[in-house]
Amino acid sequence: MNDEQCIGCGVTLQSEDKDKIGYVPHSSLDKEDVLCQRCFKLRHYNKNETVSLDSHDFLQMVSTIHKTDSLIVHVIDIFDVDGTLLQNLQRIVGNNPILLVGNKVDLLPKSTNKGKLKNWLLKTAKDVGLKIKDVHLVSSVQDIGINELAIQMEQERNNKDIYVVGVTNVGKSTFINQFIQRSTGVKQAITTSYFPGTTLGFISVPLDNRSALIDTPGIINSRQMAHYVSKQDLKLITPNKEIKSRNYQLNDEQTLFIGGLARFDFVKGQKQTFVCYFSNQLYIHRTKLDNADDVYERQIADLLKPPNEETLQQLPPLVRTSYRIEEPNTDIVFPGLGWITILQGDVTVEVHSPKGVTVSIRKSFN
Ligand SMILES: Nc1nc2c(ncn2[C@@H]2O[C@H](COP(=O)(O)OP(=O)(O)OP(=O)(O)O)[C@@H](O)[C@H]2O)c(=O)[nH]1
Ligand SMILES: [Mg+2]
Repeated sequence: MNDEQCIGCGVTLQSEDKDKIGYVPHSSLDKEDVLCQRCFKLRHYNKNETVSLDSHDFLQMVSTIHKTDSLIVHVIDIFDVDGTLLQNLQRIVGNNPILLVGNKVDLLPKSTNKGKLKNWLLKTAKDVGLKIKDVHLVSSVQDIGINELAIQMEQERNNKDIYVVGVTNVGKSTFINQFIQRSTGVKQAITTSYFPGTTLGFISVPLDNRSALIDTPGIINSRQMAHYVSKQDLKLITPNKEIKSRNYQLNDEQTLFIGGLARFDFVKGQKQTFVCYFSNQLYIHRTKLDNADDVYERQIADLLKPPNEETLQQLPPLVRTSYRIEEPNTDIVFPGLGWITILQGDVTVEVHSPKGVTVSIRKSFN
C-alpha cells in the first residue's frame, strides 16, 4: 500500500488496477511529483475519463474541515449562483470565517453593476445562514480581482491554513493555480478541466513553513445543470467569453426555447423587450405559444438542441412554473444556463426547466 498522492488531482496513487482512479505504472511510483494516468490524459490529450463521483465520499472528506482552525474561501460560479452557493456550507466548515468569492466574472456582460451584484450576493448568502466576512468578484483565468482578494486572505488568515471549498467546476483549482503562478511562476500546477469531478483529494500548496493553501474536491450539488447534460452539451451551455445580451421583442402568447433545455412563455402583458443572457453559442428559438408544445414534441434534440440524444437519456422532464411579475428589471434565472431580464414588468410568464434545477427570480443588476 502506498499513500503518495497525484500532484494534479490529489488522488491516492496505485499501480495495481489500470481501470481504477489513481493508476500510475509501478516504475513511476517512486518518482517525485507524479501525475496519475487520468491527469496525464487530461493535460496532454484533453481526454476526460469519467470518474464515478461519489457525492457522499467527497462531502465526508471536505466536512473534515469543520475540525480545523482555518480560513475558508468559498468559490462560487457567478454565472450560476443558484447551482453553486453551498447553503449547507456552515455545517461543512464549522465556525471558521468565510470569504465568498464569485469567480468567472469575465463572463458577465459589461453592463453588470458590480456593486449591486456584490450586495445581492452578500444578502443571499446571509439569508441562507452563512456568516460571510466579505465578498469578492474575480476571474481566475483573466487574473481579475485576485490581487485585492490575496491581500484580504493574508489579513484574515492569521497564519492559519486556507481551504478553498465549493461545488464542482466553479474554478477552485484554476483559482489556486493563479496563486501558484504568482509565487513560483509555474503554470497549471493543478489539473483543471471543463468537467465536474476533476479534483479528487486535498492538495496542499505551502504558503510558508507552517501553513498552506488547500484545494479540495468539488461538492456535488444536484441543482447543477452540469450533472444532467452530455460533455458535448456542457461545452455548448458553458459560456467561454463575455456574454452578449440578445433582445427579443415579444407579444403576449409567444414562447422562447432555450435550445430544448428550458422554455419561457410570455403569457400575458404588453408587447415588450426581453433580454436573454445565455452562452453565445446557445440557440434560442422563438415561436407562438399555441405551437410550442407541438414544436417541442417534434423538434427536441433536433432543431431544439442541446439536448443531444445522449443528454436526452438523462435529462429530467421539464416542469412548469407560473409567475406574475409586477416589478420592472426582474431576472428569471435558469440555473446553469443563464437568465432573461424582464425590463418593463407587469407580465404573467410561465417557465419550464428540468425537474430539480429550479428557476429563481431576482432583481436585475443592470
Ligand atoms: N470563464 C472562466 N472560466 C473559468 C474561470 N475559472 C475557471 N474556469 C473554468 O471552469 C472549469 C472548471 O475549472 P476547475 O478549476 O477545474 O474547477 P474546480 O472547481 O476545481 O472543479 P472540481 O475539481 O471538479 O471541483 C474549467 O474549464 C476552467 O477553465 C474563470 O475565472 N472564468
Ligand atoms: Mg478542482
